Amino acid sequence: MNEYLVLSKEVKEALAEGVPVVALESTIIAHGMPHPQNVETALAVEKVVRENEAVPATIAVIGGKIKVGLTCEEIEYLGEKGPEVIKVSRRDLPYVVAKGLDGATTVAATMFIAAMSGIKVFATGGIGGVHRGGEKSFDISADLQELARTNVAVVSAGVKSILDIGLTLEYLETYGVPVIGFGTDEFPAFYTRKSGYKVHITADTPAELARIIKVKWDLGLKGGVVVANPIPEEYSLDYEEITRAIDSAVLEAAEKGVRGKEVTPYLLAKVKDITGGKSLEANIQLVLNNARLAAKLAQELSKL
Ligand code: PSU
Ligand code: MN
Repeated sequence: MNEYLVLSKEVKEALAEGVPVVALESTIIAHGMPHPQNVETALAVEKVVRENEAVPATIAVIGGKIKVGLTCEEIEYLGEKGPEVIKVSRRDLPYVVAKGLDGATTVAATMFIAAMSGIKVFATGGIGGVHRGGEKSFDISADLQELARTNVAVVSAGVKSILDIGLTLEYLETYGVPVIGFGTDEFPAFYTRKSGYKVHITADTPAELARIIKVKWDLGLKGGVVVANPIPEEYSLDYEEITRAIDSAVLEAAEKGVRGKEVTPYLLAKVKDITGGKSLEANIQLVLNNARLAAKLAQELSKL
């Protein structure tokens, strides 16, 4: 494995000593946010993880090496190159490594690499899911299959309504992925705390979350867990406004015939433009909030 995988010294030592580690993805840096907010956010997220006594491990492919624990310079490099960096999900990983290229890892690829490295907790903004019209287009993020098979707990603020939230939850149910609302019985919709869909489990403390996750894996139930952590009230956006922005972005993407891996980044950028950057501020705040919870969860898991 060492031929491909490079853990930073800090991450390697933390894992050897049982210090909690939180994995972080890089598609959000290169494709999810504009420069320079992407770099500022990635560094702020790492800081929040440290403040909560865990070690951050931002994951990406740099020059064909799968790196776990990027340096600040590497984060800046990815952030500056932005969409030029290949978006790497599970299927893209062999190619990017074989060719010695750079790659920004999605939730799916980051989960896979985290598990390979021995990291159990991962913080992000939102996971991918079943796109609207997915029953026809088959546009279903590889993140969902990864959650079905890879043992990593993913803390997110739910999924955006650029996706079909109902179908996404059905898919997760079919594949046996627990969806745990943190302090809520409603699945959050990223920018808003409400989506109109319930979660089937609620946990109110990081310790309670950790216990459920530990039991899952002790029982040999393979796969991940979605921890759905609602955006803090003070940063959440107006439901009507964000719904309008998303609806018009989805319509435009369909008209332009945007397909495949371009769909998610296209919609994210469009929604940001329509809301005049308000969605970006909410996005930044919810990622920080997720990093905080992930660090606490990693702490609790390390005690069990
Ligand atoms: N949702 C967001 N921001 C993001 C993504 C999703 O709100 O940056 C990124 C994540 O990296 C996620 C990926 O894993 O998009 C999903 O892409 P796709 O739908 O092509 O699988
Ligand atoms: Mn897709």
